[in-house]
Amino acid sequence: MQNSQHLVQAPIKLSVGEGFYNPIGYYEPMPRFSWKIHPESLSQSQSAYQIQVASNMFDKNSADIWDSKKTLSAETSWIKYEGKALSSRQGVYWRVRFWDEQMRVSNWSKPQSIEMGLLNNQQWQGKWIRHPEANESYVREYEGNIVKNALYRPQYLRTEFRVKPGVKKARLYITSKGVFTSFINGTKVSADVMTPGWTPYLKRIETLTYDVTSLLTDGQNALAAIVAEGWHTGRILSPEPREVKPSALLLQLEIEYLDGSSQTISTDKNWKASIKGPIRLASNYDGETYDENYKMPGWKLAGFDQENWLDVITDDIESDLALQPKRHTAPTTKAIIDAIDIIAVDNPQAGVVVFDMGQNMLGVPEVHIPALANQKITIRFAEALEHNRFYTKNLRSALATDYYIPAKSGIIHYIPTFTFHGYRYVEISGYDQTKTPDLSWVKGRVQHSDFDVTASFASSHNKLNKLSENIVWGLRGNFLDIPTDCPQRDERLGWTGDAQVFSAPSMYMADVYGFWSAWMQSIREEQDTNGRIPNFVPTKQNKHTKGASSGWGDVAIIVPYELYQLTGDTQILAENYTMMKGWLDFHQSNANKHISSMDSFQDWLQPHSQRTGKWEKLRGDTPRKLISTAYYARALDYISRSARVLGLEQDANQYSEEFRRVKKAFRETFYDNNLMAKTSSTQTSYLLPLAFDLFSVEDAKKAQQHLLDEIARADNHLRTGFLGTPLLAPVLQKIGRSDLMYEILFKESYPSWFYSINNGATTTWERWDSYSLTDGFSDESMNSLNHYAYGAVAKWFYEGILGIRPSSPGFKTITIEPQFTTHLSHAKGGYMTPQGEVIVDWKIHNSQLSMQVVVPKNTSATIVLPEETYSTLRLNRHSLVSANALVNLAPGSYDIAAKLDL
Ligand code: RAM
Repeated sequence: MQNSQHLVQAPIKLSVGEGFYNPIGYYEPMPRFSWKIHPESLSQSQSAYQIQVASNMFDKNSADIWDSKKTLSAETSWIKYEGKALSSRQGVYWRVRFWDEQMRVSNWSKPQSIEMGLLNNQQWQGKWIRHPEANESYVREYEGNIVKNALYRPQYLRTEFRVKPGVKKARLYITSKGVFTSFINGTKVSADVMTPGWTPYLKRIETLTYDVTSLLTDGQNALAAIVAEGWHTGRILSPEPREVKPSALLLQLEIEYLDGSSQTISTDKNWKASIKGPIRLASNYDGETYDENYKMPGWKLAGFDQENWLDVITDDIESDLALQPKRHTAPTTKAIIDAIDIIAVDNPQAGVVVFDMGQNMLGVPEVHIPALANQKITIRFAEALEHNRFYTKNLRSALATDYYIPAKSGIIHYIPTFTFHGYRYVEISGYDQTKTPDLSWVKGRVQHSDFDVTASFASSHNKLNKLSENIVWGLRGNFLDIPTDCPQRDERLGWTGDAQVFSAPSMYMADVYGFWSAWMQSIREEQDTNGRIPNFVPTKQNKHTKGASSGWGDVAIIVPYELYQLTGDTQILAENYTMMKGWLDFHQSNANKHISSMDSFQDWLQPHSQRTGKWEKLRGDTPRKLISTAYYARALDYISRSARVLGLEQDANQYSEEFRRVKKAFRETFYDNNLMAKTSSTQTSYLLPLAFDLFSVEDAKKAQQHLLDEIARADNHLRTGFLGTPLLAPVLQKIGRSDLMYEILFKESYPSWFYSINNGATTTWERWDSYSLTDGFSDESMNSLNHYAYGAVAKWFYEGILGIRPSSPGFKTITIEPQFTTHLSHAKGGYMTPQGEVIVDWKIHNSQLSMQVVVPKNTSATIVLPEETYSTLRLNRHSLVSANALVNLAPGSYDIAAKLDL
């Protein structure tokens, strides 16, 4: 058997970069390669690998581009390509094989492909094109009133070209200022929505690449696109129109023929434009207006009479603007859900019907409604009802209304294209009232960036499961190209503090490494020369707010470091290191004698705040300087560890020295001899130093007691806002009080997670008391029902309840330490580590614990159980002599049984 070369299964799940499978339009000229050992393979681990990169499918068996040769290494992820940098459009194949622990070689994997996008501006032959009136804004009538929000007309753009027989392949490279959708010969090129997404547009715009080979026909072809304002030209935050450049389109269609010839069609002065198409207006916040009377039959097809269309205006591609291939997946429709109910609202108006989608979500509706010619249909959106009435005040200035004007009577089928809404309820009026509303009239198209949601946590407790689902819906609802605070009101911004607390948790629930890495590039681009990180990214174009906040700007250091811990990918540190240093400089510039006075949103939205004043109250009771100095210390600690990983010893030492000094000053300034917080004793004032390891062991013991006292004073309720809440679980587990974390987690009364569920939540809310079934919204000025920050607790479902955490970066070694509780008789779930899936499934029945664990290939795991189990422990039905038998377990499945009295 030993001499057979082919017993060892080939590696699987080959990906490049942050998890891309056979990408086209790829962004990274020096790709990183990753793979996994098949979970059912005979092999346990890897001793060596060989990667080959070739210009062909390996049919000639030659790695003409790069061959790593047999390389002794246990690494299966993020292996850097070391050949010649890949160039724009280049297509390569790659494969990998490995040698296992017995030096048996595996089969080669199936060949995988990479095709590069257009890597720099020089590759673009065309110009930006736009309609001559693209920068004229319009106001919109809303409920009979003229609303001042400026909106821009979507631009319809088209050209025609001839294709000769024998097309080998065709690629469409495309982007826009604004958002686009494109068509070839009438067929939509892609199901992506809101492309190219949102980056700091004055510095970088992402470009997309589509395989359009099958859309071309011999003879005359038509290439068409619609461009709407999106984030680029549309308003951000306030209703005032911004000083922005108009929306525009840039594309390049490249056709290769079998005979070796090629042809390129790009955006140039020969294109024609119209703003008289059926999508009259479209805005992220305000919604879309579609008028069927403006339909232009055939405009996407060859031979259309474009006599009334205008010549486009062309603009050169700016030299200071980088066009780069999109480095993460574009948003798309990920699910379609049915309406579950038609609500009899309390103030029924004739011809108004309200549908309940059963789920607060981000996306657009898909409506099939009986309509009457020229009777306007109005579609509005709400997150919740208040006193059984449709309620939209918490959307603030976002009109979030779609209009459809039918040209003839009959059933209309409408899906808005250039907007998105955050909603659970859909109100429709203006339909044909002779027809009775039916659930089939509305569906909800759930949209987010195209990643897989992998969350698998489940337990014996229904409300806990519901909470876990709600948190996942909070994720789905706020990952539309960038991480947002909320999807519904006039905000929807990349608030850095919210992202800072939710990025690591989100990794346990979805395949979002690429999503976060891409957004980090925007943060780098938005950093000021003095190191400041804006409070939200991308920021308001042309109107840089000058503010900064501790706990928000710290996103610059926390996200790269924590993603490195979960992935083991040093590139996330290398790419961001300069920015991290910059942010630290900014911290330093706000510090005096190691104490930071940086501005801060503080423990944002802490419940029962004692402070007065509208904005002050929101910041909670934990003092600003205490918070800012704690984050300054955390930044120093994380950056010094990062420097060490990157081999920058001098930096590492310097930062850890400074960390030591800041800790000392922090301890002396904010705490008395008994470690009681001097100015304001809050849960967060102890959580921060305990979570960030800012105290000596003895000091920490005393501070722990104060934390426990604070929690007891609150009758085992939390008293934490955005910054403190995510720290509760890790700190309580660290000090051996997971029991108390369960108490807090299972509280039903305000403030608690279950309070929201008791009041009908289907997502996580912005405030602990955002809404109640009896009283409705607590505050309408800043109150979203789809805000992910408090969902950060989900990390503990995986790391605590299931107990799965990395003991070395990237889960090469794993600790499994479930936190058993009388609240739960069962919990199970898994996490897809870079090596494979780790699974934990435990049950406690009649004081008997039974637990199944799957340790992925190429890792080892140590299972830590309560000491009292050791005397009765059985592993795979064998009695254990010592707990050491649970240390460094090899890959495989394990059955554990023990007596466990809780
Ligand atoms: C509001 C949102 C956001 C928060 C900022 C400080 O706009 O609640 O989530 O980060 O304030």
